[in-house]
Amino acid sequence: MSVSQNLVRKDRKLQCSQNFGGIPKDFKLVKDTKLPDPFLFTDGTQVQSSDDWECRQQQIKELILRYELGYLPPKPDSLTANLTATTIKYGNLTIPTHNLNINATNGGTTISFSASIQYPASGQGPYPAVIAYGGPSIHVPPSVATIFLDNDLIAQQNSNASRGIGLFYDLYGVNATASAMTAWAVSRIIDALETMPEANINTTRLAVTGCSRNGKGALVAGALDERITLTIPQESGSGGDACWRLSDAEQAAGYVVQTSTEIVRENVWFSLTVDEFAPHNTSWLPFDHHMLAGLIAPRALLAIENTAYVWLSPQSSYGCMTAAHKIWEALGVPQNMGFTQDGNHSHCAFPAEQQPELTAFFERFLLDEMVDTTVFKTTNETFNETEWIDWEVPKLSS
Ligand code: MCU
Repeated sequence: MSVSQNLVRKDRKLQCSQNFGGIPKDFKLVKDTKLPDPFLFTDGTQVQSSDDWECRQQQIKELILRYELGYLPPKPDSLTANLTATTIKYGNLTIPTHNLNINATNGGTTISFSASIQYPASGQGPYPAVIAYGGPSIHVPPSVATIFLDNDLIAQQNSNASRGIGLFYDLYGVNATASAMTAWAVSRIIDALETMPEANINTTRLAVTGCSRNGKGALVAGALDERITLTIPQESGSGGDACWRLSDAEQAAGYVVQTSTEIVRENVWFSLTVDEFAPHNTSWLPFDHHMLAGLIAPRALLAIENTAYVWLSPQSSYGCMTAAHKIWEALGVPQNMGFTQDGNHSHCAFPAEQQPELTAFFERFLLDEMVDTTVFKTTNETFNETEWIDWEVPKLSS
């Protein structure tokens, strides 16, 4: 690329990020009963290149924060961190571990929290790591560190009465628009690790995971923080890798599934603005969750699902991720996004049948091994593409 082309590119990126990708001030919502076109800017022009896609991602991110997740405030005024050696008890076992202790100060208020790091038993580091909301319920390879974050402490998620409760709101105030999923502190953990060579973590090889409500959170974390290389939402269902419109349709077809109307009243994962689109007005949202997932592209995403629980809206997840996959196809990296949906197991009990694809994603994206990560499978769901997708998949130039 020539110097002048490079300058044009940089300039465009800067403009995009300053302008939320150029969303006009008088932006108006338009009803769209199908899954919205991820490749269409709000001014009606088409995404044609991977640079355009980055710009469109700025728009999508802004729209999702505005209408669904609430905004993440800027970094706190100061952030300090240290590492202490400690132990944890599992039954009779005492296991050595480390605490990453973080202090964040903003406007005169300081909060402190810790995440515990379980390092690999061998090897030298810097180690790749998986940050797990609430601890992992998938197998983490032995050469990868696990960082356990008690995200409930940062933003509580017990019920609808949890809004504004948690360390995040102590720091930024109870009226911060950020929903619990926006507030969970993955970005602050990465900020801390980036300044701590002694933590011996390779911050260019980070994954994030969580199951169920924490799976929704893992998807959001991967979507909002570009430093995450691999995102692994497990059984996130409605509000995660399912699409609002498809869940509404699943419900209309007689299945008892979770919809946006229910979710915004059940808990605080989303901001109150979602209420505007309930009940069942989700066709006015200028995005759906295929586009939330698309904020991750071209980085790696493996969405793990379970058909055993109708409430999770399994058909919607399959359809939604089928639509999302087209974004990675357009970018020429279809193998960076995988979907695996199995049945016959309890919620969050990861089955052996899905282990090969999980191993492949860890090997390829955290351990730099050249393995094949192509996977898109379900045991019994279907999706009628022509009913839901009326856009073409462009071949984006680089
Ligand atoms: C799958 O995630 C949620 C689900 O959205 C809720 O409706 C239900 O109450 O809890 C699930 C969960 O987090 O289970 C642990």
